[in-house]
Amino acid sequence: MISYSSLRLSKSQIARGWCVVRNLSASQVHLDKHECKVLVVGGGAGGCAMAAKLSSKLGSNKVIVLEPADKHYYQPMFTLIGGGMKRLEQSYKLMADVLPKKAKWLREKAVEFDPDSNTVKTSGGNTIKYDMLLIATGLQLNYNKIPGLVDALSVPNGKVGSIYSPLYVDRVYDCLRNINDGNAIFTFPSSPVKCPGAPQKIVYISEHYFRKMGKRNNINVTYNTALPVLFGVKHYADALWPIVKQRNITVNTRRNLIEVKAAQDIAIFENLDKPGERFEEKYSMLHVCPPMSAPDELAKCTKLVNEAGFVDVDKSTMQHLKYKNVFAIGDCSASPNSKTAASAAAQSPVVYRNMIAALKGKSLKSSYDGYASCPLVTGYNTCILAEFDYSLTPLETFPVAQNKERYSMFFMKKDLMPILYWKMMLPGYWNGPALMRNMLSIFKSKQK
Ligand code: UQ1
Repeated sequence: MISYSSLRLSKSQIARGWCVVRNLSASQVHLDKHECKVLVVGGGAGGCAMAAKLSSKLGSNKVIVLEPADKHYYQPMFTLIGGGMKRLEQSYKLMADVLPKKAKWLREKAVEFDPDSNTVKTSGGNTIKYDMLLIATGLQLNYNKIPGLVDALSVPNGKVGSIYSPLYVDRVYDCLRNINDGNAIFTFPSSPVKCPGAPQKIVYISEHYFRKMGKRNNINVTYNTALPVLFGVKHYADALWPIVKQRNITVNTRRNLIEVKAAQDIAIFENLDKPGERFEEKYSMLHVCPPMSAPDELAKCTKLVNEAGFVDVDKSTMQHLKYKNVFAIGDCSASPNSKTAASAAAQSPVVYRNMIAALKGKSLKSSYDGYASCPLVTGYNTCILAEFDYSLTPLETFPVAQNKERYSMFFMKKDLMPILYWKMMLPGYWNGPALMRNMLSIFKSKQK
């Protein structure tokens, strides 16, 4: 279990949320030569899977992974931990045990990118020279951007929690257990986020929890989202609206959390459509999805990123638009897909084939269609499995109506996906469900 005291974190470190855990660095390898064929920056879902694929192809010690964290979290489990369905201890493995043995792991952080000289500087003062660079840093959680939030998340037995950080996720289940009446308020920020479905999954789980505990009638459940819609894909939004209505969940769109006053249990929101209009809402529990951004160290390298700070890649090939020996995978990329582990999985064979082609000086043939998937958990035994591509049209794997709440999808999310992730994705064998979708498509045509 992670506790602030055991980590000895400063306030500003706590403000960085789970990135803090990733920052406890100590060199894992001493590089004899600060050079490699491929440098992978980040050992999250995308970085780890790609390091496995690339090091298996290129051989030992050709790939360096730069990653400061000692633990690798299976983040898709965090919503279930917030609902008390899993424990935090079940969500991680040691980084040393998930990174491929054929790659060198440097347990440091990338602090400066120089794509003109093909080098990256590290927090330990190393400079690494690469032939090819894969940027897989993921996102940074900016809890500190909301005044009062970090303090609210530090109050012992407080009323504020967040499933996005291992530091704060256990608080969510504590909040669910402690609340007896009043307002349960849930937020979605005004920034790109990873797993955009998660902030509402925890709403559904909480609402179900309150019903199970017989306290639902005393609690108002409100979801305040900065987005103009409940879900970006109409096919699934049309299925979700009746659920929120039937379960008496209030949804306010274009409402953005701007301050938390923990001493008074007040959350302050702004109306994004009417500048200056503010709402003060008293809460008995508050669930916050923090604003996010590309990590500062990456965002400051303007040669590599777009205005929003994300790596400026071609959305099909995942190759950098200017630096042809630079690729990106996962949440740090500017490709306009939903940021989920499933997207990184679907990107991984494309990035792999294209990087190998680029290494050989060949043209890039593989292209990513924007596939993303979001298992929208709607309670303690149901889930809608949303799957879609860049065009925001459904791209579904199974020959069933996936816009319906199903136990089978819940079981897949809760019990099968972790196995798929640890045993298939991280070792580099899982390329997303495209193959499965093609095989199952024979049943779909029969159905019609
Ligand atoms: C998926 O590929 C993936 O990444 C490993 C997830 O994250 C854990 C998912 O939640 C889902 C649903 C997929 C897609 C897989 C199938 C079988 C539809």
